[in-house]
Amino acid sequence: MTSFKTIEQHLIELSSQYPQIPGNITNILYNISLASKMIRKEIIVAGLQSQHESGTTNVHGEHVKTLDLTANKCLIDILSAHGQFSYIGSEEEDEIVTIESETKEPYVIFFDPLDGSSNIDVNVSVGTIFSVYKTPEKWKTNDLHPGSEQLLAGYVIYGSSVMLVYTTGNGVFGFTYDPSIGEFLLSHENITIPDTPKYYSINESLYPSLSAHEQQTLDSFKTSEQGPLSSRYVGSLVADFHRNLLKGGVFAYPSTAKSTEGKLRLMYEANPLAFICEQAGGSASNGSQNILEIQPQSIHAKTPLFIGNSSLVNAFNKTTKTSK
Ligand code: P6P
Repeated sequence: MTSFKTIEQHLIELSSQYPQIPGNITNILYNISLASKMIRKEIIVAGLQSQHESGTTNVHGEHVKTLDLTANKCLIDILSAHGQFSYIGSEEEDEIVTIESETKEPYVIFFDPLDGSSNIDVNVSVGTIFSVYKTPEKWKTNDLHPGSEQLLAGYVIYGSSVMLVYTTGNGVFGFTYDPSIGEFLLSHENITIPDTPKYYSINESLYPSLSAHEQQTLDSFKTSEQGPLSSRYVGSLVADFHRNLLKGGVFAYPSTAKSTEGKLRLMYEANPLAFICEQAGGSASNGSQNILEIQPQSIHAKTPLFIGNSSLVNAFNKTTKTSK
């Protein structure tokens, strides 16, 4: 008999092993899982909606899908009502949202409500990515802290099945959603990235704009030097990361002429995935610095991202000899 363990049951057990896990993490994860069930409900019938484009663009100048806004509103409504957050940062909100409350709530959350949403109309997996910090006493807007100070990080992948993967710094755990009972059940205990990587994930069209060092590293993945590895690139960060986490591999989105700071966002994409990856035995860098040590300059700051097996991330890391 499979031992069915819900997120709450799992956290009760984990908190008895690690008393330092704040009690209200259960409440936060419960509310994120509740929002993800509501987001899933919209995603699985997106093909029946005629209007996928919202007709608006976000702070990054990207076209916003209707589902981006739906997911964003769903998360803000639920987390501001029940999530014990004083502040919410979202890819879809230009500024940090201050949650009015009599008491100063202890947490701030950053999230990408629906990463990869451009893939929805072609039925490719998409995801919600989240990152939680303790609220500093004197929080000033854009008082941002490095990813090493995250208390909780995770993602929900809406794919062939819906999974919630999280860490509080005491291992990585995955829960698979069973729609017949409406519960996320523990399916992946103590996820660790396999020692032997299988994949590399990069948009190969970027090759001409990579540095010589990055090109050499990429070439090495195709030969016995570091491989040969198989190329897998979905173009949806959560899907590419999740596959490499479970099977072994590296995801790379370097800075390019078009995206000189990289394309992916530090606060609500790179940091939470880097926390998970390190907890699973891998690593994440911007090509020269551990992602979790970067001091964020703004809520929507971008970063180059190399994340997965440490051996492959280190291969991408610049050495003093090479230059862009
Ligand atoms: P490109 C999706 O738009 C996204 O933000 C990530 O989910 C994904 O990894 C990346 O962009 C894909 O970018 O330039 O390869 O299409």
